Amino acid sequence: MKRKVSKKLFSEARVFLPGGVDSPVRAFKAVGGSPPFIQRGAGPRLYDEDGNVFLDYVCSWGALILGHAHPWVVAAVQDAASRGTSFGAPTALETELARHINQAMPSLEMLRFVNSGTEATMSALRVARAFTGRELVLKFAGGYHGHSDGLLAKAGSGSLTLGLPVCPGVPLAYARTTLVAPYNDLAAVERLFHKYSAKIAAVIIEPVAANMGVVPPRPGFLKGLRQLTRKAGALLIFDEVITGFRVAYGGAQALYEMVPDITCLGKVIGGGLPVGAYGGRRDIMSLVAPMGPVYQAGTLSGNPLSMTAGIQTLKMLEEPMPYQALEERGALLAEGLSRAARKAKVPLQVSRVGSLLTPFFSEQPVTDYASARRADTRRYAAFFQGMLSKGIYLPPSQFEAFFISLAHRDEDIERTVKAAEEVLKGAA
Ligand code: KE4
Repeated sequence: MKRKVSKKLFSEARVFLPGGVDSPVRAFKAVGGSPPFIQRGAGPRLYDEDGNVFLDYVCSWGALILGHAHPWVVAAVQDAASRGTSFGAPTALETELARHINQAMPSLEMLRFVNSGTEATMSALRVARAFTGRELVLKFAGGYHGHSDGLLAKAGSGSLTLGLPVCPGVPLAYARTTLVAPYNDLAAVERLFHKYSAKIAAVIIEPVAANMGVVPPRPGFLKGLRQLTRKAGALLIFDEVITGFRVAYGGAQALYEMVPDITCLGKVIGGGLPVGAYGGRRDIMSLVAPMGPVYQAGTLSGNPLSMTAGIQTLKMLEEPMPYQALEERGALLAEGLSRAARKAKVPLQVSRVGSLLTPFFSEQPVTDYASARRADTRRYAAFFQGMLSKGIYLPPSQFEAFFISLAHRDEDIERTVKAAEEVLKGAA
């Protein structure tokens, strides 16, 4: 695989950009080597600056559920751009996309568009604190909700202590407003509510965890959280930045028949352009300025290009067929990877919900962050590099999710499985 141009571009990028990238995972630190610099995408494929072609299972971290450069999305965005890219003033497009989201997820009675998932979750927590008059927030180990200070917190020394910063620069005071429990452990959440009940403003959760690798909720876990939060007067926030319009048209809340108080969205609703949204019960969202006193703003929030790409994308997802196709392709890939690992006698746990999946190089099933961390990251890195050399671009970390788009055909999945058989054969 030719890499000369990308390597040169990477060294040039490192002069100006920390690590040569604008988001850490892209630098390939977890898998080694230097990243291909992408020239263009089309359908399920990426084309890099050295002329290599890759079958893409990152799909802009889930945003491109239709695949790269879908002609209808590109044409609609080009048309919108010809009328101006941003006005800093209301447009009908924002209401149109909000209507699509509300029809798919009725729990979002009102919502606010922002420009990233980080902004969505950060703002959701502010509204939750304002609505309840409480300060603490409970998240789950291995859950990622963007990089706002309070959410960059890890579990303290004891399981009942306040959070600690995950990195320098996060004030201890901010991290200490965050409680951390193991995912899928309702008893741990109950203990934290027992100790801090009257102070907990909200629980924020990825209803299908995807940032420790894919970890589905155990049966009863989400319903248990709903009961606990309702009883304690805390809000339940679903971070559906990844799962929204991914695991079902109505997201994980439809799949698991849940009604959260606030939902955060991103990725798919922008069709690959910068977007985020937070929304929920009208009595909660009515606190957001200028309707209420909770301030939150954004120069490019609701901009016509992101709105247009989002509307086009959701229009193409509205009927059940796309999700049947995504489910079938997800199952085809998961079964193929498991079969390849069995043949090669390599321990592999493939964790999947629909077209979202992670192959963990582990003997044991993965149900939370602690078990995810027991996966063999060296083996994953070797698998990643072997697949990359065969033209398959996987997420460059064991603790991320594979995303399948509607542009992936069965023959693409079959080619991926064949490549995995060859790579795993040498990995036993
Ligand atoms: P952004 O601020 O990156 O748009 O969204 C933050 C976010 C919030 N909530 C969930 C569940 C998320 O997965 C994310 C961001 N996802 C990562 C992928 N694991 C984005 C990739 C990256 O950080 O470069």
